[in-house]
Amino acid sequence: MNMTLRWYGPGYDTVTLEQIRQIPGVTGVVTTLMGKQPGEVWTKEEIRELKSVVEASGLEIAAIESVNISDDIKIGTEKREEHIKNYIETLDNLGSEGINIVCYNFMPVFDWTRTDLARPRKDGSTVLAYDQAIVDQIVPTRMRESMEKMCKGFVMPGWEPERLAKLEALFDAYKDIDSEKLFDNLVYFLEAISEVCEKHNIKMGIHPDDPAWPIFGLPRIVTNKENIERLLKAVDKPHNGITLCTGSLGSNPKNDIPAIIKAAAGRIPFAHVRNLKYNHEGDFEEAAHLSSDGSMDMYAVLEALYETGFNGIIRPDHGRMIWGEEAMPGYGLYDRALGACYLNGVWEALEKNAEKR
Ligand code: DNO
Repeated sequence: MNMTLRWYGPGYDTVTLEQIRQIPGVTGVVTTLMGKQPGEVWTKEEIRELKSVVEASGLEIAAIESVNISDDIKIGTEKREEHIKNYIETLDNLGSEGINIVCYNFMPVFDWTRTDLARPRKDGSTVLAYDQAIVDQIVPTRMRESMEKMCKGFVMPGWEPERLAKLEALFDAYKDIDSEKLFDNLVYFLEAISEVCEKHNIKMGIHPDDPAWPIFGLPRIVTNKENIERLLKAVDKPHNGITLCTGSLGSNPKNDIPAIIKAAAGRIPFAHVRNLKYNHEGDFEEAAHLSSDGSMDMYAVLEALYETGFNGIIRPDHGRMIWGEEAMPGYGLYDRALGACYLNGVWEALEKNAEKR
């Protein structure tokens, strides 16, 4: 297991590589080229530049999160072939630079969704939260202003200004796409990139939909054990894996995360491990990583990863905003650093217990 932290790159992140380097047990970052639009090629030069910035700090690029998939690929428009060709070229360039874990998602329009990026908690911190009752009252095409306000000037992945500017057109483009069509387009994409993934041993980890149910009438297809198993079987090749995100799958309390880990064993190159707290149906908020702070059994999650021989990368996920830090919501330094230490501690205990057996 390799513990990492997400880092958004120069100019986008308030957290520095030097700070990340000082979190004990963290050896790498998960990063991206933030300015890239989905469908564009990432050149070798751009990748090398990013790599040299990271490596100069003593860290390594452990994975890319994300090389985003264009809506043309998700919808299957006539631009799809060109975008897939560019995606293959990007993977070839990443693979040639020794980067071979890539996270992506296939969520229409929004990527992850929250209704509050700074909900106050009793401990004085703020966290990201979701309330279905609020979502039910929103006219999605008119969300731009409120989403921009919540971002407080930060460019949030999945909520990029370019995306928010064209919400109406995007909703229109998806009007004939149901979950089966979306699934077929995902399978088409995964087949098309097989060869380049095989060439460089690239593992693609699809990020589950967050929250794990359809919202705004848009289909969502990576939400539970059944549809994950279906996807892994549909393209039964090593490159087709999942990013096991406990917070996203865990947004639905019916999802048994250890059971999902067991079902996807061997096909999990990357894990996002975080806790959340269920308030009432459809309302949850994020929590500190340790089990006692939220509703999830984090020990059981790590135990399932350990026992299924997980040897990929882990990162702590969204943290609380604590100690007066001002950072991108969910992605400050302090609580994620606490999360990394906690996860590493549990992992050490799992390893030592196994040695004793
Ligand atoms: C949110 C993230 C997602 C994730 C993408 C992967 O904080 O977990 O934006 O990076 O869905 O493509």
